[in-house]
Amino acid sequence: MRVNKIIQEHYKGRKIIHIDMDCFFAAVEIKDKPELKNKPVAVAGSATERGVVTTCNYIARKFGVKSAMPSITAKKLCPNIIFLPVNIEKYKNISMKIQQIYKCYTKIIEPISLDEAYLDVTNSKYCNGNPEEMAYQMRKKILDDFEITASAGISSNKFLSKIASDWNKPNGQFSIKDKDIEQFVLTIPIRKVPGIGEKTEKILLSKGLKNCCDLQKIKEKELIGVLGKYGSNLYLLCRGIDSRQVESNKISKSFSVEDTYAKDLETLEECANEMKIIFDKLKNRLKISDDKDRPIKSCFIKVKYNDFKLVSSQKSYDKLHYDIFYDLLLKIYKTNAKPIRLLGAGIQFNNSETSQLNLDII
Ligand code: TTP
Ligand code: MG
Repeated sequence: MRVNKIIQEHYKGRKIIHIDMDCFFAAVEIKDKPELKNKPVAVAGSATERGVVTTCNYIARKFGVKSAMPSITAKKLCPNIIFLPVNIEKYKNISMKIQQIYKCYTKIIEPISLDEAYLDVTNSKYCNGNPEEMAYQMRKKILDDFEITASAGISSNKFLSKIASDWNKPNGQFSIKDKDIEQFVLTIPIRKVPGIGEKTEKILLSKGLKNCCDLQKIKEKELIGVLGKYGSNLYLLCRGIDSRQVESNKISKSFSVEDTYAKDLETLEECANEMKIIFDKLKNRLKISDDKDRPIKSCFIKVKYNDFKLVSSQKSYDKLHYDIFYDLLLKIYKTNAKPIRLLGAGIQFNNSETSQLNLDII
């Protein structure tokens, strides 16, 4: 079936904007310290997080500095770099105010993170219904009110709007019209497709599949054979077809807590002690959250080693019970006993069940 025909059938006329602040944490900090505007700036973790770059401005990026890089490496690449501490509360506050700007244009807003959101403006009457003009106005208002630049992407689906918001970044916007989708998707690298993470990328690259053009040559059955159910999604996505709705008030799929340590955890005993603390936090935060009555599907833990390698393990279990988390920790520790800088624990909810949860907390 031709792509245009599918689009006509699925979502002709939809107008979706993806909006993403440029170097968000750094931009907020520089707004408060304008003297740093023309200098390389990075926002790096506090002493307890031992200096990892959360983000940096575009001047620092020219030197190769990027998110998740240890500050020591950033300093080597850019000796004049200025590090500023993270102030999450400040970013949350501005993020909430920015969302108020979106609300003037539509009620259908799906925030993805503090600096990123999808907006469905299909039925918005503003700007004569012109989504490009709406995106422009929102970006201008964000700049006028907060001195932060934002980039936006506009198309009839989430996947392509997100790709488009990156196209003219920073401080730009880009639209992908339905008539151009077929041609546009061909060059999109596989890693940019929603659902393709590090593992799937490796599998596909090993088969010589680098971009959507390569993927389009593969039959749906074959993709399903390699990737299971996701294969049929991918068959559509690589053709630029994505019928996902913009979900306002999206229900979270999971609930978790994590701690980063000033000193690496070395022994199993240390890890188990910290895991108990994290478990108690998880239990207590869940009890007072809006999610407290939701049925649990599985429990998981997350471990980040001192070389920043991240591993996780999960088990299907419908109750919050410390032993499950300890067993998962033991399993990971036995596989690899390297020093640990971060531990996390969480639960995934069973969104299909409507029954009330009997929280059996031990
Ligand atoms: P991003 O939108 O990924 O990055 P950014 O806004 O800094 O830069 P860009 O101009 O490319 O959009 O993330 C938003 C914020 O989230 C970012 O300012 C800092 C934080 N963050 C982290 O704390 N750790 C990370 O690894 C990343 C990628 C982001
Ligand atoms: Mg951003």
